[in-house]
Amino acid sequence: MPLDSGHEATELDEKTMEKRKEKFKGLNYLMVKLSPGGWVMPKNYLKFANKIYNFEMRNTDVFVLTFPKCGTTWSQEIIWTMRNNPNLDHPWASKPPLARSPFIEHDMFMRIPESGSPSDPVYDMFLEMCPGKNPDEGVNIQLAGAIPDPRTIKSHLPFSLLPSSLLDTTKVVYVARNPKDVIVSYHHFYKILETDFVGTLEDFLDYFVNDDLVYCPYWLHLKEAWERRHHPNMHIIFFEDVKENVMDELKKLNSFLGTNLTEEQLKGIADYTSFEKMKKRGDTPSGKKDSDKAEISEDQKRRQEYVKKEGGFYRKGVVGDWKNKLTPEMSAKVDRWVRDHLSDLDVSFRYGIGH
Ligand code: PPS
Repeated sequence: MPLDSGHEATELDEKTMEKRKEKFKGLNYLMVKLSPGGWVMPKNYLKFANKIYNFEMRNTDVFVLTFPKCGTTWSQEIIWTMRNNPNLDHPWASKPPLARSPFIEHDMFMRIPESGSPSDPVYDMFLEMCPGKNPDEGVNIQLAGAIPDPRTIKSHLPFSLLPSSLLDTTKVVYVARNPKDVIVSYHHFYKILETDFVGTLEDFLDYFVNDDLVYCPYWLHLKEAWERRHHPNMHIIFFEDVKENVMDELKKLNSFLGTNLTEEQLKGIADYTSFEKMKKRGDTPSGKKDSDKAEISEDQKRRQEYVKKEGGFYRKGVVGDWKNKLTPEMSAKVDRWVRDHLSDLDVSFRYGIGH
């Protein structure tokens, strides 16, 4: 039966799933591909797909939409702070980003904490904001429904899987980032999570350019946003531009969001949302840590060693780190892939100095 968005889901066949297990050592979500588009999703997405597609929006909402690793958390924190905490004194500010700015489809990944397990700030917020509600119906989506105005909601879903009247009802900030830094950052993320990617960066790059990772295809994701760029409720920002001149981008957001903040307030927010300050405030957007667990497995220990060496969620936060990670061959492979896809999109990426 098609989803309310009109998409049909097909499970990845057993042979493909078996092959994936060689590289994704940890959580092996059953995966589906959605047609049209070829969107790759954990099978659990299907449980929440229609709820997300029919989510009740408010015209005061702002949706932050991105392909993963494009600067979601940074933009989310900027936007939430501009709208809710311009003087940096909001009592919720000490909660992790995903507890106050919900990640609408996160239930497809999330396991509901068992009693006695370490605290999960998003789940705690759900219990506080949604008394009596059943967590099996979705912790994050119900939390998104319960938080007061003005809401800033995160999603990595493409436009075609979100409510069809999204742009006519709410404001959307779409964040894009050059694909080479995205690949390096996404690879890192898959290594530090329970997905536990144990293949090489080149293996990962192949999965990426073959549209075989969750939320792929990258191009169609960007294309669906780019074709909506002239809609008055749509504002596109690039990670590289925010990095280069954060105040310029904050001023544009100030006018798009209608927040009317002063130069002083914007300066305060630029500083408050800097990489260093955000990293200092928390290890992850959800506030959950592996190290909270009383007993950890050998695989978790290995991942913790990796994090010590390579960094956690807040890894580098720069433009052009791909130059330290991709070999010339890998970089050329991405260049060819970009050339093949950019022809029908007039987007120009900035890859950092010396590209
Ligand atoms: S996620 O998990 O998909 O939502 O990740 P996302 O937030 O989109 O992207 C994570 C990358 O953004 C970097 N980051 C920042 N860069 C600059 N300034 C700030 N404040 C900031 N916050 C997060 C984060 O380090 C990831 O990029 P890499 O290149 O891996 O460092």
